[in-house]
Amino acid sequence: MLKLCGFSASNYYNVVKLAMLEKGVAFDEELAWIGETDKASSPLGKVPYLKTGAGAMSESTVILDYLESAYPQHPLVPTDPFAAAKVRELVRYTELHLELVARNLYPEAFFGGKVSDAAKEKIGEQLEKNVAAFAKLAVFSPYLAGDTFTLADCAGIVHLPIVSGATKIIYGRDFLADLPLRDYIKKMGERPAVQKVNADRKANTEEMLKRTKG
Ligand SMILES: N[C@@H](CCC(=O)N[C@@H](CS)C(=O)NCC(=O)O)C(=O)O
Repeated sequence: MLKLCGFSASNYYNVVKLAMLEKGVAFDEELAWIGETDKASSPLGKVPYLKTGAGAMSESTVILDYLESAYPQHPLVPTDPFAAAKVRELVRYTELHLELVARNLYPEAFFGGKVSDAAKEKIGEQLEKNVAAFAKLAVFSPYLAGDTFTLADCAGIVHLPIVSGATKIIYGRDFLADLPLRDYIKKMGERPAVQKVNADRKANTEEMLKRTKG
């Protein structure tokens, strides 16, 4: 049985968890907080990592690709090579150009820390540019890549609200306001897999906050 390791408050963990639930792949979850991960499975100590019968692997997009090839049922990447590339392009933009840039704001936005004004200015400029580029690629009709639910949605449903929330808190303005994000997230929230990921995230976030306080 596959074991997805990490914790449900983690957005990268949730992208993979959502893909596994949507695909109907059977798996167990193994709770591993930061600092308590299995370094043999994830040498950088990051979550998620996946334990399989053949061994373990880390890095969410690597895991997603593995799942697509090992479990072709309910595909989340189109068979047409060009359409598949467009889905992966959206996943990359969402993670690398939006989430990873916005992540620099999280210490102040979500964890009571402080980000310098100089850093905020630089991050803001970068995000502005990257959001405009992402807006050119994202289709939202009704799914991120078009008429089919794909890996782009797994990444988008999890990461985009966090990027939007972080910019609202730090800059007093939602950098994703021009995208139809609210309607999209509402529609995606009708999916049982999305509901499960969100419910688990809320419960695990409370646990995480208790741990850091206690
Ligand atoms: N590139 C990694 C990013 C994963 C990641 O940054 N996970 C966070 C939790 S959301 C983490 O493990 N942070 C701890 C660390 O970076 O040491 C992936 O796609 O899996």
